[in-house]
Amino acid sequence: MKRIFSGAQPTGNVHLGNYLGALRNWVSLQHEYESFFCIVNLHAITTRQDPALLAQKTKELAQIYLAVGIDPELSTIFIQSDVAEHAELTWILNCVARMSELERMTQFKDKAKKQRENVGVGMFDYPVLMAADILLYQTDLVPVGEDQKQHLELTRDLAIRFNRDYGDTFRIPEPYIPKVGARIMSLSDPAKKMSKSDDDPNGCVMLLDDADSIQRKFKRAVTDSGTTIRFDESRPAIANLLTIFQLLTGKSPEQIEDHFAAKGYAQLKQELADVTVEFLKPFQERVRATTDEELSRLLEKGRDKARQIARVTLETAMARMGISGARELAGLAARI
Ligand code: AQP
Repeated sequence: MKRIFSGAQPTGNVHLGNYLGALRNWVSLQHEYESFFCIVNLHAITTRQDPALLAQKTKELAQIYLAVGIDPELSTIFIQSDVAEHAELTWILNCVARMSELERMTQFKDKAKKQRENVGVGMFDYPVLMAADILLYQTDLVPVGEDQKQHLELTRDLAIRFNRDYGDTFRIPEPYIPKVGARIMSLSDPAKKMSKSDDDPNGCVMLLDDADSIQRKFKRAVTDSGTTIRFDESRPAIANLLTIFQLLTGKSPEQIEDHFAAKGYAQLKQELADVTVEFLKPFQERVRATTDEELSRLLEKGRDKARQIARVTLETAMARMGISGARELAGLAARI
């Protein structure tokens, strides 16, 4: 069975963009692939986090994975920092990666601009940690939103370079970027992706938002000066609202355009808010229903399964580089 790996950061709250661009596809793909879904808390600390809040958000993200429909009988859910091999392989890949290629990463450039002189080394190294996450599991496919495409290309480059220099070690992963929903845009600025770190909280609908907040955010959503409701990329604000409507209702673009043919923007925003509230209601109930015992049991099981696979890949990479530990060296010497 082929493998998928993906993850989300336990920072802030999970939003509709994260769900429609990534998590939703994890749920469908888990039936076809052996699946690993990680809570990437080591990525989270590349920006400063409140420790108590980070621990709380880590648990909440595990609840969210379950509530969106990740089935722990089919998929492995685990916390990144529970598997030390992620950090170990990062160091090895750091010695393969080049400064110039990391400097080209647009996410780093955007985030560094906001932080100015306080840019951490961890933030610079974020894509290498992501490469280690993926390569440790000999991943075939990585379902992500479009914003991660460049990081995936770097992961492939590092794997190809390592395999060329030290011998075949890593499977070369392919990105899985959905045709619809790969880049959900902010409700307040359709030129920017929906993002939890957006300065304007109205641009971003969180999966745990209450009904009133959802109604308010859609009501304030930016539109344009036109009147017709059509999927038209030259009118990004309306196209974005329609894409969300399409993904939450499962209706085709033609059905949606017919439905809104004689209606105005206010009606579209109202119906979209109602659809979102209804969609999120059972999800929010499932989040509240998960118990702590259930969570720790499945995260421990996930950690053990992930570690087994990660260890084999890491030891292979170390041996190929000639940095096996004392025990392995003794074994090698005995064989010579
Ligand atoms: N707007 C989006 N549309 C589609 N997919 C998106 N993803 C993120 N934003 C969108 C995808 O969600 C997955 C998990 O991402 P993450 O936890 O790494 O979060 P992020 O990308 O850091 O999300 P934010 O909200 O944009 O965080 P900040 O503001 O901190 O940068 C990934 O697969 C991602 O592609």
